[in-house]
Amino acid sequence: MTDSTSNNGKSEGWFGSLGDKVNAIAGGGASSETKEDKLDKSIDWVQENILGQGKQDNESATEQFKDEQMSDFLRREYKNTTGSDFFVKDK
Ligand SMILES: [Ca+2]
Ligand SMILES: [Ca+2]
Repeated sequence: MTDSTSNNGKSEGWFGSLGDKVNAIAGGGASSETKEDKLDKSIDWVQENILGQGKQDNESATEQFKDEQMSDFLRREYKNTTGSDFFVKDK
């Protein structure tokens, strides 16, 4: 009766898996999560358990970039405040 939207989600199967691959190349996905350092993982933990942003074990490249930005920021702030390097090494 009204206009059909039956096309929606039709190509999600192959596009979804292609998207995952592109994501991994761009630095996202579950395999990249394992490359994050302890501080990035702490940020993920806070995002998941305190901010309630859901599972952080398979993020997009954009989200992982944000994790990295946040950990870099924390490291800079820590060094500015204490004058010494953060106790968790950057990867
Ligand atoms: Ca995250
Ligand atoms: Ca992450």
